[in-house]
Amino acid sequence: MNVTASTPTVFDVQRIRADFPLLSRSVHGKPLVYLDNANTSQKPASVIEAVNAHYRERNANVARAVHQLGEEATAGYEGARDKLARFINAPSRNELILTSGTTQSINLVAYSYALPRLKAGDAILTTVMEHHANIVPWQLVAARSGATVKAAPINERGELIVDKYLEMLTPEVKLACVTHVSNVLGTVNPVREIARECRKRGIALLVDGSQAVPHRPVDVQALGCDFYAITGHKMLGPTGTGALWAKREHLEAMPPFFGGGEMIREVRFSGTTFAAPPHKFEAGTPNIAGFVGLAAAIDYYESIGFEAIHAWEQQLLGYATERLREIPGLRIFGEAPEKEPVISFLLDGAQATDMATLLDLQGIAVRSGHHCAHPLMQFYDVPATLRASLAFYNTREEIDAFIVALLKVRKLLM
Ligand code: C6P
Repeated sequence: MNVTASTPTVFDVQRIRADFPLLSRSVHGKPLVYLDNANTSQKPASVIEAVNAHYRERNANVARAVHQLGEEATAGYEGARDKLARFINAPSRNELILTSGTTQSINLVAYSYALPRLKAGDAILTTVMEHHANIVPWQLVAARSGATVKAAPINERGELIVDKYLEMLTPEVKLACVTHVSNVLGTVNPVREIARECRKRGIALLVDGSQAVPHRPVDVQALGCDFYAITGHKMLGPTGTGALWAKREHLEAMPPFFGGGEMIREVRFSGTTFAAPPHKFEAGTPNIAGFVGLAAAIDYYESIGFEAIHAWEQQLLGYATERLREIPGLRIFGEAPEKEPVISFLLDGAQATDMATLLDLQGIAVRSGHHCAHPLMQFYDVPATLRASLAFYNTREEIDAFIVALLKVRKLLM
């Protein structure tokens, strides 16, 4: 997929925007231009209404009550599992653990899959471009087991050096990890190729899919990985929702991470037996309303289709990149040929946070900071960047407004 600023195809973005109530608000007296979608996406009315209707009409706990409300709540929650499984083409709904998000999903793999297997001298391979959620859990379990965490390098354009990654898949590596799409650079990593090489070496691969699922169709079977972690709130769903897809053989071998209600078969003081996956990993009352909302989010994506979404987002990415490149002294971080619509940048002589604050006063919401990717900031030798991250409900006019605001800020700070 090339990043070009071609003529826009017909995509009724105004009709789509009308589905997102928050997009019509103003901020500091200016129309909101929301370009912080990699942080969290906005929600269509159908998602908000699904959550609302759950609490108004069907609120009850799941998998416990035989009464009508309990059955309806369970159907809503389990229905979300079915939809998510289809959404990422999981071979079975029972391979999908519903979690609070990618962070919980990765920690589940760290403590339940990795820790019991790791011993001194073993290693976990990750990359320099990861979010802390795909670094710190590995450091924690490495510290407990005497294993080490290795990080595969990237180049200046923000691409993973794949040959180096594969070279680092040495026999002591017990788990390999990689983000599907970088939250800072937008780089799309060649997950299929990496998975194929991991399989040849008998090494399990975990993919952080947080920034991929909002933008592209994901097929975990075609990717060929072992674990795929996602977050619901970046893909139009409520906060506190997400999932871990894992191959059945791993889930069956993994001990539970959290203990409590709903994850057991029988509890005795002489020993407890556990439910089969996925419930073995879902102790306690889950975020039922959140998953009902996430199911509505998937319906929304499917009503538009990823082909149209991807085409529009790529046009926006190309246009925004081109406009930003016209600004003297502006440096873009992340120039891989295949990118999702995330642009990190800095202006010579200006602090990222000052710029984000001044942009906010003009109604433009972008993120500034390290984006939970310290090692990546260390690689580029910068403390922070500004990041504009786009969604399919953004428009070319919003990008124009962003550029006008940026030029004003530049003038003020120079
Ligand atoms: N990134 C951002 O970039 P949670 O908080 O569990 O929903 O997602 C964590 C996470 C994991 N991996 C990647 C690649 C991510 O981008 C994120 C979240 C946000 O603005 C917040 S740091």
